[in-house]
Amino acid sequence: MKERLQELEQEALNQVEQAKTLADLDKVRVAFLGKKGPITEVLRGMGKLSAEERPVIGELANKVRSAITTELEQKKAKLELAVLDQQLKAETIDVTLPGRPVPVGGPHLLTSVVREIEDLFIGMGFEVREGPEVETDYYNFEALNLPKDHPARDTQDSFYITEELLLRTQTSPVQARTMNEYKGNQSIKMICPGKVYRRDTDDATHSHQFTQVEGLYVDKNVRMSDLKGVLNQFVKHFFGEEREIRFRPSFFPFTEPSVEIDISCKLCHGKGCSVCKQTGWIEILGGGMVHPEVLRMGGYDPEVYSGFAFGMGPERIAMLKYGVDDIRHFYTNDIRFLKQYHQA
Ligand code: 2NM
Repeated sequence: MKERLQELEQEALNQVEQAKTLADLDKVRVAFLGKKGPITEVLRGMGKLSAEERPVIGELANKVRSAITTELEQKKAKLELAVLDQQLKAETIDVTLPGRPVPVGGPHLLTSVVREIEDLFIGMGFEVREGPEVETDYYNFEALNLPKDHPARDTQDSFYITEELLLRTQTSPVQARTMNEYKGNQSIKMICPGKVYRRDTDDATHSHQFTQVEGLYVDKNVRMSDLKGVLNQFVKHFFGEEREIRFRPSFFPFTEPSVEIDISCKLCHGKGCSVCKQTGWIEILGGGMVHPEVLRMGGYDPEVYSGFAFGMGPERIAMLKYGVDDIRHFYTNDIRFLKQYHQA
């Protein structure tokens, strides 16, 4: 029985030595130390031994078992380390690889155009003012010389919230508010950019929500020629030195006289083409001298003060400058459209 145990030890240590994986090793453990293994069997057969032999064999069996256990544990640690090593090797990261590109956004074309307009007018001494998009009937219409029965106030054309509140249909209420704030004894030189709303059906040239930039200059001795000078600067900056402007008589309730302002067509240099509808001129702005009633309601004495005002649509400006053929491109956010106008 002694020899049998020594043989078993030798055999077990051999197999441990040869085990290449943790699974192999576990098979060895079960085979030699398991409940049905040979060592357990030897211990079970001890009852048949003599009283002298029993403690000797018992001690030897325990020694053999602990020798195998120790060997198993050492080999297990070794194999685990090898597994870890391999894993680390397999998952090595090359820190010198270039990073994945992160897509970078940029301002929307309309945002860029509005900012450029703002910068230009700031350079001519105008301040930029903003106001509420939910406006009172008074500032949106009444203060701009559009009395209650005026056709432009048709509920069919505006988004009314209550009898007294609506989404502003233009940004000029900001100017009416400014006149009231300046209390009729200071000059005003301002532009107001922002969103406006009209009950239109969207198509290539109409949107129920669009942007406007309106300008106002109130002082003593402001004249129509001042308006022409300022807008001439604007057009030459935005569309090029070679562009001319032309004033055409028109009508707005808040200005008198009122004008529509055209720029000369770049494509045909005035000869006539499809962009300018054979006229050689393209309409881009409206304006005029602030109506005396509007000045008076704003707290300015029209006998002392005069002013010019104008309004433009950045969508239209951008469409003309960049050849955009549908106003809906500004609001449908097709990334292929937006991307073309990303500037660093
Ligand atoms: C336009 C055309 C003409 C305008 C008038 C005013 C105010 F408040 F001063 F009376 N703001 N904007 C105006 C005048 C706007 O847009 C086509």
